[in-house]
Amino acid sequence: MTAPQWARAHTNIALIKYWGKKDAQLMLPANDSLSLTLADFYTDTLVRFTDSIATDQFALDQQPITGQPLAKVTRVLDQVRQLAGITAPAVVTSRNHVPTAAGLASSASGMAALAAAAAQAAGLTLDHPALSRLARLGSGSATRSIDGGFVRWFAGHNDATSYAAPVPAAPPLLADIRVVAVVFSDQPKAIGSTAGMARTAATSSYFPAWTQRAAADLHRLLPALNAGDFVQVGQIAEGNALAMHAATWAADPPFTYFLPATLALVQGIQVWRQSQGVPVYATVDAGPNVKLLTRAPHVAAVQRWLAAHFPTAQVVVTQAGPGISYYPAGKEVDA
Ligand code: 2P0
Repeated sequence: MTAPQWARAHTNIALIKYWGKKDAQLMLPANDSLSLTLADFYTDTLVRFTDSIATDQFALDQQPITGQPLAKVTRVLDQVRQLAGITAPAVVTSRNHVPTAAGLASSASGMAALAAAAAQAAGLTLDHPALSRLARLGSGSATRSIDGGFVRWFAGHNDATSYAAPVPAAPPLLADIRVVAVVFSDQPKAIGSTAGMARTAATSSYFPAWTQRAAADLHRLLPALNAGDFVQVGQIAEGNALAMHAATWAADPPFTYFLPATLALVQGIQVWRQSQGVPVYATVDAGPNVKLLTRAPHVAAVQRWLAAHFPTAQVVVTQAGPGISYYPAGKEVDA
């Protein structure tokens, strides 16, 4: 066994959304997705395997976690134990640096940090594709949080072929892109991502159209990234997000994550963009909050516009972040 190390993984925002599984056991998504790893939001995790306890233990921000979240952690740990040929339960300690105010899910960074920390603690040497497959077993979006920058998750057709890898982008796009998170609600949503995508996949008459749309959007996004064309990237991301949400409206029973303010912001941004030519595009995940995509020179104008039109919303700005990293246990990781 190697010396224990904390693993750090950053969360991500999808430009092409993952929405629907074709195999819930293997956690295979219905469609390829593509995300941007974010700089300011991450999870640090330390894993220690020990025969001195009977079952896996998981503490998040010093709170013991049980039930379904612990079951997801154990899924990842079981795979690590199988690969390493060990049977010991694990003590998992996690610290989230994903402020509630950012309105971003922490399952992506959490499960990616767990995969990296558990593999390290078990003495496994896994490359990034293998770590992303491990993270996938905890949460689909975590597959994309092993690498930094733009990341594509290949849906694949079995465990070996469903993994993520970085996608190149022409400079200065990666250095220049900014994500402005606009938070209307930090309350837990009524329908979680897992249940929401399952209902959409099982019942929405628009689901087949969604998967086709996602494939077509990805086909257009890759050359746009390769060309560093922010406007194209933003247009594709906004359209993809709205298409995902359209599929939820056509589910049975129908549902939406949008609040009135969500729609007001998306429409307001479209009008402002068209009238003023500001390159700013909206994307929305499984919740009411909006993430605006823009470029660094326009962040101040976007903030002023938000303050004028949505004065009560909380606003957090971030940029592209790195892939996983490691810190020796005992060293302060709160920097
Ligand atoms: C995404 N989301 O691509 C999409 C867009 C939410 C909306 O991935 O069931 O928490 O654990 O695989 O990863 C959220 O889904 O769901 C998500 P599971 P996860 O980012």
